[in-house]
Amino acid sequence: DEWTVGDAQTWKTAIEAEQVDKDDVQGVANTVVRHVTTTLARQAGNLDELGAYQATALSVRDQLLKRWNETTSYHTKNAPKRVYYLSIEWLMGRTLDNAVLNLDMRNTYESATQKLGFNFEDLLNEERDAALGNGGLGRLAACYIDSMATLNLPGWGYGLRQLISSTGEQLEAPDPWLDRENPWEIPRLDVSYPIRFYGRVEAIPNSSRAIWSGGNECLAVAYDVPIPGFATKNTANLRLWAARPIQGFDLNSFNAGNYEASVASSSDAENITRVLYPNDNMYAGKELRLKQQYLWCSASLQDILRRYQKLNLPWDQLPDYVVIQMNDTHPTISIVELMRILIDEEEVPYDVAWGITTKVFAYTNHTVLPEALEKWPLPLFENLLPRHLQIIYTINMNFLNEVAKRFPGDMDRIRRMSIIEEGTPKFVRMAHLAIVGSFKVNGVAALHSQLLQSTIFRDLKGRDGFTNVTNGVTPRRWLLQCNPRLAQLITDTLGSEHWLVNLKQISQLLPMADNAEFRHAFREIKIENKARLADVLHSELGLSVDVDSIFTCQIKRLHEYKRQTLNLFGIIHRYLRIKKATPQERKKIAKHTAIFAGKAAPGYYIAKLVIRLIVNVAKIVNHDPDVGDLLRVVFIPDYSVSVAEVLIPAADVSVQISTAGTEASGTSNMKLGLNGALLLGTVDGANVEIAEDVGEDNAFLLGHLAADVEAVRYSNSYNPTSLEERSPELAAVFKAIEAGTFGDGHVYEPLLKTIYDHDYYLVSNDFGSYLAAENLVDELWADQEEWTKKSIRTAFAMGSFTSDRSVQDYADSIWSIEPDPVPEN
Ligand code: B1N
Repeated sequence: DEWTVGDAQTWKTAIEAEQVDKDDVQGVANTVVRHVTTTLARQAGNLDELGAYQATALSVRDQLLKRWNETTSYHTKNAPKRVYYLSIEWLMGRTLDNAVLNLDMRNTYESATQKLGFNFEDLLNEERDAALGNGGLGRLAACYIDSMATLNLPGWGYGLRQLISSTGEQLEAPDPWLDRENPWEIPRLDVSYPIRFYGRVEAIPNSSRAIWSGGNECLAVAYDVPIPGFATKNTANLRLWAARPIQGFDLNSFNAGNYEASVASSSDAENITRVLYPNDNMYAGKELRLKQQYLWCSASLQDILRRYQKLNLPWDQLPDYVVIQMNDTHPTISIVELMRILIDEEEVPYDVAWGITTKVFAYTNHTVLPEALEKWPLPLFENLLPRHLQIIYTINMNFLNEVAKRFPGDMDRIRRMSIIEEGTPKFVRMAHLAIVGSFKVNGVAALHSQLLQSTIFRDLKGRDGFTNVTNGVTPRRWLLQCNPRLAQLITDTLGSEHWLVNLKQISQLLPMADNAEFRHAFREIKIENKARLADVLHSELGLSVDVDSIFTCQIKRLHEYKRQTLNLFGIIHRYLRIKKATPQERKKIAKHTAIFAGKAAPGYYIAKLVIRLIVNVAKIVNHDPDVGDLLRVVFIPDYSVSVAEVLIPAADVSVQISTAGTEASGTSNMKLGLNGALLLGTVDGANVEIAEDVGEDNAFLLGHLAADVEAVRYSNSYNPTSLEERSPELAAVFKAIEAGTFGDGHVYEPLLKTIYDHDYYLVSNDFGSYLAAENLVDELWADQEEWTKKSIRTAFAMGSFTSDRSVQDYADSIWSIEPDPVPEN
């Protein structure tokens, strides 16, 4: 190709000299040591594990960046249609282990660091999680970008570079994960865009254009995180934006001696991206959040359009080169931002701009919970983004005119469908805007996508625009990396590791459920994983657990709809049963270790009470001599991706007990299933499809069905019966709590009251069914061969729940994009 700078041969020789063969242990050691002595300016003699981790990470980063560069220049040359995945959360976890596995250099790095005097596992533990997310939504984005790279799909992710991630529930301490240097991000100080807030709008007569000026301006600066595909050269990019002041500081104030003022505007700007909002399935309605959303969306759009403009094509071909997937409504303002740029800055006529825009955007909905739906108070919105509100009014007027034509005189329908909610104040309904501005809308599991169309978005779109893409998880992180021995068993038995990029292949192993030798090997691995978890619990929490007990795992954000309560009250029920059991009866009681992990939003009072009760029940149960080894309760603090990687391979039972119709999909159900945990769950979210694939004989389903929830809920509120009548077992549990068995009974009053009164989430109505399902679990556990059969049938029936399948579904049915693999030299 044409070489534009300097001597081509000198460049190429230099680039080749930097190449390290993937099996070259000495070559890898050389690169690590070079970073020790130069980048870190340390000496071999006094290098600690943190330093060794940093040098190793920098060496791996070099490998990633070479591939990143090749991918970028290849795609720049080919100019394929690309997908841009906009997510306000990216729950990436650690990178080092994942990167060396994807590069197929894990053994080489392990040997090289060994030779330099370090244990690779210990170095891995030096890394801090990148926790730019709260729960399933943020982790889904991380799995999807892994799959995009692995499938060689041209695509980038866009997000925000928050400095402080979600708060922990016990300490209330923010997690400043960036207080150490982060080797996985590349600052691109040359890639920055101006972002305006507030200001005024001047109409341009006889046009749909306007001039938006004044207000405050800051810059969005890019930080790039390379995302390696598995066993491919393709490396995707995650571009995160950080807010910076337009000028470093105010020189006039400085010269006038006002030093505070001279730096104030600088820290004001930087505050915009400082924190990650700690909510999950909950809308906060804060101006700072809207600022974050706009900064992220405007910068991403400017970046995408700048790339497109290099192609020198007319605007109406934009949808042939660009598709933007919105991860929930958080990036919905980008629809309006594209309209604004096209109309005001590029002078594209309104209707043409709308035609282009509605071919570029697609929207994924992740929740039907009303308290999670974003709707901005109109005055707040108008003040911050006055020009965008004008454009929204026009979009809404055109949309409602169409509705009025189809349903003449149906004012009630118009009121329901409008992007603006009437009232004082009015609100901007972001989900409505997202649907009207998108060519496709999808839910994240079959049941959820059905419910979207039959309930909350019933009025909004003909069936064509709606579709389903069931979530998935990456088998690289959630099996190969977290459960290497099971991965090895699968590879050995199948005779190849191709299943890692074609997960359907593991279904070939289903008959192994009937092979006693295989069952033995499979069970040994589970026990080893349980022992590894037991070691961590012992060293970190001083807790002893029995690896022969049933490990039940409910690992997810704390939320009333997820019903950690059902699990907890079941534990108390079990405790009361143990307390009054005769020695004969005790022998029949299965040993349980109930494991919870998850955070509560700092302002979510009831969720925090649930944690408090779990922790206090654990204190009593774990120290009661009457209990012996029959029951342990564990609440793991500071839940994170890294903690999940230890928990998930050790689980026997996957607890997924949300009220039917409330959990859009769930993804821990997929990770746990893939690692052989049996599903104990309601008929909700992706549990439905999981149960279908593993077979209902191999799962424990419970609770009311989604179709019946509304009627039961209605009856709980309007024809109330006593708790005793709804569930005598639960009434007994409440009595024990109120009697102070687990500390001050009255503290839990507000929590218990939600169930005494309306029991919106049907805890009392499903309690009996939950206990019955647990009894079946215990019965099955007594027959370890049968249990292992079902565990094997579960794991190897999970082939559909890979994010590769999900992303391929998006590529085929929504994005219309093709793989564009970088040639292997
Ligand atoms: O998204 C996951 C699903 O598997 C879960 O079922 C679903 O609950 C989760 C506002 C959310 N839905 N909505 C959110 C997160 C943050 C926020 O500020 C809403 N998270 C989900 C992946 O599809």
